[in-house]
Amino acid sequence: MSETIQNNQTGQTPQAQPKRKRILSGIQPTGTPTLGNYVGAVRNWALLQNDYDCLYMVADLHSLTVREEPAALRRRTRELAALLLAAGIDPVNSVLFVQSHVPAHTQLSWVLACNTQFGELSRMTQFKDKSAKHPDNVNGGLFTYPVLMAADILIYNADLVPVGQDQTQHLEITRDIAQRFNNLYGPTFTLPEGYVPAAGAKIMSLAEPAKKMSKSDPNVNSFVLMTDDRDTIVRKFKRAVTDSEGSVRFDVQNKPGVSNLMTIYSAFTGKAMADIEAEFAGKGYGDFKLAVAETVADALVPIQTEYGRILADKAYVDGVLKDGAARASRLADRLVAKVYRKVGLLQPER
Ligand code: ATP
Ligand code: LTN
Repeated sequence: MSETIQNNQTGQTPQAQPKRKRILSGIQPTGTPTLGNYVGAVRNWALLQNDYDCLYMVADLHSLTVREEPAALRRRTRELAALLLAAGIDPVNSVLFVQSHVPAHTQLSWVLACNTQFGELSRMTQFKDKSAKHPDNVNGGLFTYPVLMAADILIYNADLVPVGQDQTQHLEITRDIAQRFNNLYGPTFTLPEGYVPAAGAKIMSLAEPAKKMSKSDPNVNSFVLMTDDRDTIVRKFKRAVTDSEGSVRFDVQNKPGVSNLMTIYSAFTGKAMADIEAEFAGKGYGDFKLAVAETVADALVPIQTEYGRILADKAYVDGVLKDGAARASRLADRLVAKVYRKVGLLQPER
């Protein structure tokens, strides 16, 4: 088949020439996605579909780096796929799949691990953060996490990777691994670029605004989930940590809580910080928090309605994932065969 992504339903490649650039991104089924996941990544996934060939993945293998209850992991994987569909991922034009359904990712990962240095993996801040968070389970997978992520991206020769700011270090190591491999074995991998949104690349915790908002945070008041209803959203924003100054002003250093709320408001309204300051001049934090909450709820409620509808049709979701895995595998298997040949693995008789 051609290099472009084939649509199984029509049997045609959906895009006209010239060849469109390719996007790959992933999200872990470690919990229900938060506002941070939505603004930093998922929202852009839907927007970019019109201009790029997109592959979007539920990174279930990555989520095994923290201990997961097996039944919950299975349930969350399907739920996350349904939520991505509800957020506008079009399974005909884009490829939506589950990472473990495409074994080529782990096959490439081993070869890349053998071309990645212990020292460079030791410098990854996510490894350091997660090791500190789970000192009882600092496993090998947590350490080699970025190698699997590099495989996810390089296996499709992705040009662009839409992620939040916390993933930029992983993209840098992906480029380093690709570059090193290309130098050693000849041109093989495209060097990917990050696509990090201007507003909302890092949404902070509502409870501790020095920390990023994270779906695996044990404090439920620290995040807004994409599935939270309007009342919950309003309640969580009302409780958000601010300061005692009482004025809506963007100053990340001295007013991290208020600045985070302004970032969220700006990400949903497109308004500049100066305009937000003017809008709430002379008003208290109560009015401001309510406006942020209502804006977020207005954006999320339609997605939630769609989510309920899609999730009720399990067979549809599973069918999308089966089709996605088949389409992704066609591309990924070819790349793995090429890499295995290049590094000198004897090809089996076919
Ligand atoms: P975990 O809590 O399990 O570490 P996570 O919430 O960080 O997970 P991931 O599945 O690792 O979520 O990330 C999915 C995408 O969402 C990534 O592109 C990541 O950069 C982005 N993202 C995660 N948290 C935020 C945030 N607070 N602000 C902006 N983008 C975010
Ligand atoms: N490490 C990512 C999730 C992820 C990913 C990827 C993102 C796994 N594989 C490939 C982009 C491309 C995270 O958000 N923690």
